Amino acid sequence: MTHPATHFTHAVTRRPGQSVTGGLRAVDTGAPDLGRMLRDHDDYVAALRETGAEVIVLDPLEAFPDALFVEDTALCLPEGVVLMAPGAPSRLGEVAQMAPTLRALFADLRRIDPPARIEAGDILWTGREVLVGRSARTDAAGVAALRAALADWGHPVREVETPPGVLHFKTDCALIDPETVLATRRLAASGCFAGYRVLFVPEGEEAAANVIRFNDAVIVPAGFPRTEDLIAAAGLRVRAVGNAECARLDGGMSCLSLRLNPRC
Ligand code: CIR
Repeated sequence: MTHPATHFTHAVTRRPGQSVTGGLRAVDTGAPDLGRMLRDHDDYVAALRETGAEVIVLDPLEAFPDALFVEDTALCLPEGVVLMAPGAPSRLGEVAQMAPTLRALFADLRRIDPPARIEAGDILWTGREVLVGRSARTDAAGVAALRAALADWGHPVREVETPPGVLHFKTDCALIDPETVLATRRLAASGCFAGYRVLFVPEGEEAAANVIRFNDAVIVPAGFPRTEDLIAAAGLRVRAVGNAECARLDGGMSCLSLRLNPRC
């Protein structure tokens, strides 16, 4: 069965530019290799297209090293879009760069303004509710602004915790279907997924939690065989994409796209 939280006609991505070597990172493991990152990005776009979706690939933005992580700029729902107010000051300007693309696809665009802070990497829409993780990037004012922005679309917002040291809520979880999430034990420990079926990421493969269910596929970072087996055992097609370079910047499969069903 298809559901707009897991099935999409379109995706928006942005290619990394030379400046990506200056992207934000919690721990410096060396500058990412742009050539390898571009090859992985091409493969990521191919993986999205293999499912039949139309994928918009935007040009690099050299002024914004983290702009390839488009997910953080907007929350796309069936009714329309909410533009975010990223908590990382260097990323605030990415939103205005993304807005025209989304304006062409959706009639209803709403905006959260600073000083509220919210990045969509902290938001998981499960179909029945919108979970928002408070984090170093998303604060109480951001959550309150999102709740207000979504009220008349009828999406309940539930505040949850992104654990300390975890960049975004979705760094550690993903929606597999409207009843099922993939999550690390450290994230699920708060009880935030009560009422959902939880597939626990195998110990030692926590970096594989950030996958995306995209149409008939679950797109996973390459190199985590036990997580692949777990998802395949749930009856889903697994498609692995290299993520070694984006991982140096704390980025993963969800960060690299906005997934949407346009409504104009
Ligand atoms: C950042 O720190 O903002 C980027 N280097 C990584 C953003 C990853 N985005 C995401 O998890 N949604």
